[in-house]
Amino acid sequence: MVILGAGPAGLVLGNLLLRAGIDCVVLERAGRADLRQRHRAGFLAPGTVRILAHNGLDEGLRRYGREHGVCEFRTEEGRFRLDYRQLGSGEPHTVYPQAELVDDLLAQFFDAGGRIECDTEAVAVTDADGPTPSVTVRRSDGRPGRWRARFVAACDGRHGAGRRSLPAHAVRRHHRDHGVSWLGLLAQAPPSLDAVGYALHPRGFAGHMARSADITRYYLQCPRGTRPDAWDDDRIWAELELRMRADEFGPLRRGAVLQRTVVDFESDVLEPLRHGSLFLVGDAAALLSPSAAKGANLAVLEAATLARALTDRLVHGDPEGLDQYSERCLEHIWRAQEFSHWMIRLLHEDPDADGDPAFQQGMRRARIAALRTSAAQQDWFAENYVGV
Ligand code: RFL
Repeated sequence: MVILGAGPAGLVLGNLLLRAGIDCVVLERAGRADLRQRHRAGFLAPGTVRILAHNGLDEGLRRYGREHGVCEFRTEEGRFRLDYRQLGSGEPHTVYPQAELVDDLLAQFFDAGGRIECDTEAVAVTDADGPTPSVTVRRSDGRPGRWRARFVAACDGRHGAGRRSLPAHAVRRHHRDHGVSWLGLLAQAPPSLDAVGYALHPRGFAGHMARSADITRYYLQCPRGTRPDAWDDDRIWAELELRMRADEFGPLRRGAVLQRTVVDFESDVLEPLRHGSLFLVGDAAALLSPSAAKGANLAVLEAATLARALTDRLVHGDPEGLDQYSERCLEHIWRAQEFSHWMIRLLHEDPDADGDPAFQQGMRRARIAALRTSAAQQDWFAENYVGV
């Protein structure tokens, strides 16, 4: 088995296959040190935590992860809180940074005798519809190579070789550009509130998410085409304070901005998630905008689903799981896409909508009012917010 990519998807899959006694190698474009530097996701769904715990991959997150279960919405009409642990399925998130999770999964993979070829970029997957697909690679020193395997899992993200190698007739890509962009910030500062903060402001959205005792993630909606370094620290904090209404609801705890990333909100889904012996997993299968924090959670769920299906096929000779892999995962992916899309419309004005902006504002106010006042809407929100 060849796995492309050592992100959450590839490393969960690799760990579970090793536990089932299935031989695998992970090919990773980045160097080993770079893998530990990706500060992206932080909110793990209860289902993700259960998968990791069930497979003994949760030591770090059990020790250092923190439960989180409250969101605070701030608008021109005031603020309100939803304690989603008390709503819907009644479960919290676990806050555990993606970089730490990847670090844990790498350590466990090596402890179990796993093999990762770092600095090795997959260039193409060929013969995926035959009995022995192969992967051509280019190492960082320029040396080419080739790997053959019974199955290949593309866990190499949206720009990876897995997607590139799919023949146009085999897979359809459904795509949407939401026209919204966020400047994602990591600040060397303790959290400013004990909740995820979602602030709706005429100047655009601002968000607050705790990462650890001294690191906080903030988001600022920004115009399309904004360069990550276009705003200096002072401008960032002034804008965050304004949009989060710090005057009214309490100050933000400032600190150095360690990282700036611009995320253009795009979503896509590939269908089906299989071409012969090549399977798409995680961001390679579907891209979700980060508005609802679903991407890493789906990656773990899909990796676990594929690991079980491969074990059934390779250990017990049962092909059913592999045959159903795409359908099973797509159901979760579309649910997550729908909720992420709902969150985008809750938090931003729709840049595609034509006509009267006041009409849009009225619709958005109505969505917020429903969330503030309707118990049924709050249960629906909580269930979708923590679920994948
Ligand atoms: P990854 O993590 O991108 O890993 C892919 C790996 O493949 C390697 N690679 C290749 N290797 C070999 N050959 C090639 N040709 C290759 N091309 C690429 C890469 O170097 C990399 O190591 O994909 P994976 O495993 O599918 O995991 C997906 C998640 O990383 C992603 O969905 C999340 O980070 C999304 N996301 C969030 N998800 C959540 O569930 N909760 C969150 O709170 C959350 N916050 C976020 C996020 C994503 C963000 N950004 C940057 C888009 C916050 C942000 C700002």
